Amino acid sequence: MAAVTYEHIKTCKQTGARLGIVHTPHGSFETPIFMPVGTLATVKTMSPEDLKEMDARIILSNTYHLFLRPGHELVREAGGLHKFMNWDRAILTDSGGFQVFSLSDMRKIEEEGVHFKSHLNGDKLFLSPEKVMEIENALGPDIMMAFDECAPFPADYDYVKHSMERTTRWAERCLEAHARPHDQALFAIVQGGMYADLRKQSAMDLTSMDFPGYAIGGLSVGEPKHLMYEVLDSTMPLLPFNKPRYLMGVGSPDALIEGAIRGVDMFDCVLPTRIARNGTTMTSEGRLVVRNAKFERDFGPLDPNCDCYTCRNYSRAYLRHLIKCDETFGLRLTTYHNLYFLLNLMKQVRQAIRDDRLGDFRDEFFEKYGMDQN
Ligand code: PRF
Ligand code: ZN
Repeated sequence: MAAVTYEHIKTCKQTGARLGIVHTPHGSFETPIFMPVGTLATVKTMSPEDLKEMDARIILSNTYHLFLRPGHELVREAGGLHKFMNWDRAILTDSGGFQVFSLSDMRKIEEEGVHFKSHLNGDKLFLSPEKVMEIENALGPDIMMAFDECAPFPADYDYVKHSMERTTRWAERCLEAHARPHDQALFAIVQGGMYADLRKQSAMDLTSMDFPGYAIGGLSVGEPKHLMYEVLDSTMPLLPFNKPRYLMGVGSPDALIEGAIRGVDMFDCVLPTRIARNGTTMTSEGRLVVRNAKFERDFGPLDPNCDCYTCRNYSRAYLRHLIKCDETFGLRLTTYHNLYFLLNLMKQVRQAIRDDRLGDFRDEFFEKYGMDQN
């Protein structure tokens, strides 16, 4: 039995979106789902109790960051990531295949792996499929991502083709090196940029290797949204029906709904937590920058339609005051609200699938929320 399995519940008659349950060694969760990001073994400013209170079921953490600090051997010694950070629900770790390209200096990609310099102290480091498996096996998440290369946008056809083919060879090496398939599920990552035929090749080659789940990488890298949706339209139908599908690094409300409509089950993004820390919030009526002067004497809640801890207890005027004074409690309160907002949005998406009305829900939501740029 695979460590992680997908149970299909139903398909929305109006849109084709999937309602399902993913079972992991650390509990089950309904999909489509949003995964808060805890890069350094913490979702910035949130305690595990906060996350449980808002009903987060799975969080994401990062191989690249934990490899640099505190090191995977230390996390292994602590008894694994779950124990180290006191989180007993599911964890997924990204492989570094994105971070090594977006954060590190002086990277050099070879068939064997990637040489790069730490963005912290300039140390010379090396990651390969085998090394990433060693790290992820030591961290011990329920779901671990294969080591891939996320091509930039724009990138020419030949570059993306070679990068996608190497990602496939690396996926095979990951499968070979993975030491704990009984309790950790290794997901492969489909690449291929914005080229439909490369996406198809990637999906065909990876699905023939029979991974327990599949991700779509290389999207939300600066391309216009309609392009991302076109790639999803052509790629999602090529993935196995009975396994989870994860769209990496996507978390704006409109993209979550459009992704779900195209058959995505899992999403993650730093967006809600990152924008919260500079005082930007997502509300039922669109983005609201609570720092703005116009909220100085606004003693109403951040979002009158939200029943989260922040909205039940604090005013826009108070949040604005805290954020302007760089008080850490302000960051906690806006982060709490933004995560709650997205988790709650996905709950509504799942209910709309159950009721065969996700298309109507999308229209109603966009009517009020508008569109985010990212
Ligand atoms: N690969 C990996 N992680 C990722 C991505 C990817 O392509 C993306 C792309 N948006 C986000 N995170 N390994
Ligand atoms: Zn709220």
